[in-house]
Amino acid sequence: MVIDPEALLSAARGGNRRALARLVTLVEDDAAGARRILARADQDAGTAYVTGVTGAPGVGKSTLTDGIVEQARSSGPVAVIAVDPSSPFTGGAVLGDRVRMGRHTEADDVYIRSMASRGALGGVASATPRAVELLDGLGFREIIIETVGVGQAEVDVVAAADTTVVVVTPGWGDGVQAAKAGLLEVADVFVVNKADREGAAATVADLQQMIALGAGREWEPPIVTTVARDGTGLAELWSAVETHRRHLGEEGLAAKRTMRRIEIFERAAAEQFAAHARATVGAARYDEIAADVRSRRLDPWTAADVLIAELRPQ
Ligand SMILES: Nc1nc2c(ncn2[C@@H]2O[C@H](COP(=O)(O)OP(=O)(O)OP(=O)(O)O)[C@@H](O)[C@H]2O)c(=O)[nH]1
Ligand SMILES: [Mg+2]
Repeated sequence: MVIDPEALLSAARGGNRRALARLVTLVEDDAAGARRILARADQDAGTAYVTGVTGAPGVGKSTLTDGIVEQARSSGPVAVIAVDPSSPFTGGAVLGDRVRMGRHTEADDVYIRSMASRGALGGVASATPRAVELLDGLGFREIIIETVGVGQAEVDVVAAADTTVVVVTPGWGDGVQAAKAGLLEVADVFVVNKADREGAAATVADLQQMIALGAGREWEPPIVTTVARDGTGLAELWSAVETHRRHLGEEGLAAKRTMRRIEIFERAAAEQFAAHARATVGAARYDEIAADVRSRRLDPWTAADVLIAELRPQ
């Protein structure tokens, strides 16, 4: 199929939702033509503000995101990328009652997209930044990424955001120490959601103690208490995100964007190199080398050297 990126991009810019969905799918799948689309979108990208929302399954991330969308809309068009945990462990349906953000689907200035963390080429770590780049180039001023903080790739994706919101619920204090430390590392803002339940104050105290251990850091993550289901604390949450945004300032923001851009380049270089190598030595030979790695006949590093050696003209 012939894809005219210009036509799709201008249709999407003009508010054509089907064109927009088509573009995101192409970019997510890294389909033929995706690179041309991204290269074109890149010319207009670089100004979106990216907020990441992460936390354990069912803590209320989608409900909170829905509320954040409402707050963020005043700054311009908002896009949400909800990475669905379609891992074999959760099957994508941890909870029967998980919230699908449906409230805004009819609005012109809000675009909500679910993305499977399984299936996308290169996984969520590679597909999400591509989608962010595209939506940024299409004029979405605010981009919110929701991921379940279970896998490292999912955490990495939101950690690359301008502001990372980590959501916990009462009782979190009983959790595994290492998991807690990992989330503390990436959090710019903490949310204790489901504060209508018992133990919220204890969880806040627990967080305060952990944050104090990391005292002296340039930015101390604030703790916001919310009841996402009825909207309590959502304005405070958005205000905390904006305070962090101001803290980053022009310089901090530019540094974050540069870091994301370089990461995209490095990933693209690795992926395009692998594709080039496969095409050059032939799929059969490439798979043979991969099979040697799988069977432990070759270590991965020597295998990569073997591949490079075979690319050189004999
Ligand atoms: N009691 C209470 N329930 C809440 C609150 N916020 C969300 N919930 C409920 O918790 C359940 C899960 O909410 P979601 O927003 O889907 O949580 P999630 O973190 O996005 O879930 P996954 O994406 O499946 O990991 C839903 O039944 C919500 O209605 C809250 O503040 N208090
Ligand atoms: Mg959710």
